[in-house]
Amino acid sequence: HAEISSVNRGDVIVIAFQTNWRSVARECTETYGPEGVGYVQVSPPQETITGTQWWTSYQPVSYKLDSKLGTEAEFTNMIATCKAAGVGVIADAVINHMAGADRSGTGVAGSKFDGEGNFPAVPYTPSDFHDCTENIINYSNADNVQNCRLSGLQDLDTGNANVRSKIVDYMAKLLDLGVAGFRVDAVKHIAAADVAALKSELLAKTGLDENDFLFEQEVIGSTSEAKEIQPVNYLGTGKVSEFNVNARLKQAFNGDINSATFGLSGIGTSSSWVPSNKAAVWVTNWDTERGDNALTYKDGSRYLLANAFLLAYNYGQPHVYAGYYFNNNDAGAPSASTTQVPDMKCPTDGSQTSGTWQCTQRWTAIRGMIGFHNAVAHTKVTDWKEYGDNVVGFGRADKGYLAINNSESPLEATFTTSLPAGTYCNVYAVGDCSKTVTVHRDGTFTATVGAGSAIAIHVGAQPATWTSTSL
Ligand code: AAO
Repeated sequence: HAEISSVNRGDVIVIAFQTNWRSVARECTETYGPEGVGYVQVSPPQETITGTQWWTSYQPVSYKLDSKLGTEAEFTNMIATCKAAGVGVIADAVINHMAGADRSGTGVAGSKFDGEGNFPAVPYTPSDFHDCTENIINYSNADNVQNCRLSGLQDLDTGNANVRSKIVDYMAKLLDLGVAGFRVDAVKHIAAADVAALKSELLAKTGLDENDFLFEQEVIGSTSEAKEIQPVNYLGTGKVSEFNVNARLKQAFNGDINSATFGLSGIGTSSSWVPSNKAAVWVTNWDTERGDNALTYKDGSRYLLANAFLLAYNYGQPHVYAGYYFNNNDAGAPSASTTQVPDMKCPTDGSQTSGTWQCTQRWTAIRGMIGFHNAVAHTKVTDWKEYGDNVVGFGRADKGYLAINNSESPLEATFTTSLPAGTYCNVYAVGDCSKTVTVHRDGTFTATVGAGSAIAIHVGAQPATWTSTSL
């Protein structure tokens, strides 16, 4: 593993949506580790309702680590394999609710449950749930959002000490098994005071410090909603999702990336956004991929360019999303049965056939940009300049430079960088350093950026020192 440990590892998170534990373990060894991914965020590991749809993952039946994605033994093995490859596993913790009130029967691991608040395998009884049995209808009312049911899901009373202790036991067990942290689901539906209590009880139980693991909270901010449910209320307990990023990236790349109002230069600059060191960001996640507020694989080159931008820029902790191609929003992972998701197979032909995996972590430009992100860590954005309609270039001090052409025609230009003179691999275009650009002593290079393409160069990828792990 000498090669692997020499990689400049950083904070990039790959979201391995609906990927089973065996496949995540394999990717840790084959791709995430070698390319310098810091963490892999996996789908919820606890027992859920059965069903082919992906969203069964978000309907817990018990906290047994036995799900469509694998057994506890496979989960534990994945953590060890990923750790050996230098990659931390982040578990998606569904703690706001249990299964829908419209469901009852037996979960994936055989635990009984019903729509009346009975989950004997935890155990939870009806008194562990909020009294409100209506679905959330009014996001301008915090009480409605936090005490009623999100999409009909039975809403746990996290103000109740018994409920908190069950959740804390579950999260403590995951930490004990070696997870590097959590993505906490539906946090705006849990009162900020309850999240704070949960977290401090978790720290007390495990004896860990709050910097020992990631705590990323899903809170979709919206100025039209109640003030108690906004991201700002949760900054004290950890990182918070910033969904303005995916929305802005879509506006920018679907229009002019240099637009004063909707362009890339506005990303993260507003004081109403989550501060950079607390922000969890992505071009898309599984929810936005099925909605209207993000670019997805269906957007072709704009999707790839937006991912490159996010990995090259210095706002927030970037996530690279890896799911599967689909036509139906409910469709589960390729060949999923009601109780199991089979091993992930990565297409080698670049096709986007519905029912096949995306394997974004294997795309050349993504691998290259993860290397770029790690190489430019702790530098500022420099040399920002528009080189034409829908063309922008910027650097990260003397470590890297990205030129993005989001227009429909190629553009030749002389780009000004702060890089040392030399020849650099274009890591956006190729994975073998077969395409290079030469930076002159004055920091400039002259090159043609293809339509809907980019040139990405950094000090970690030069022909002289190039190895396959540089990219
Ligand atoms: C399924 C079935 C339901 C059935 C239920 C129970 O689909 O018909 O009733 O089972 O049997 C996922 C699926 C659900 C699924 C659920 C359970 O998406 O369809 O229900 O599993 O199986 C809100 C929450 C946010 C949540 C999001 C989906 O705040 O936490 O809804 N995301 C997470 C997960 C998600 C999961 C759950 C939570 C549940 O990532 O995959 O659900 O565990 C506004 C609000 C947001 C709100 C959205 C959507 O957002 O602000 O808080 O998210 O609306 O309702 C602009 C605005 C923004 C707005 C957005 C809407 O960006 O600025 O404010 O547009 O697109």
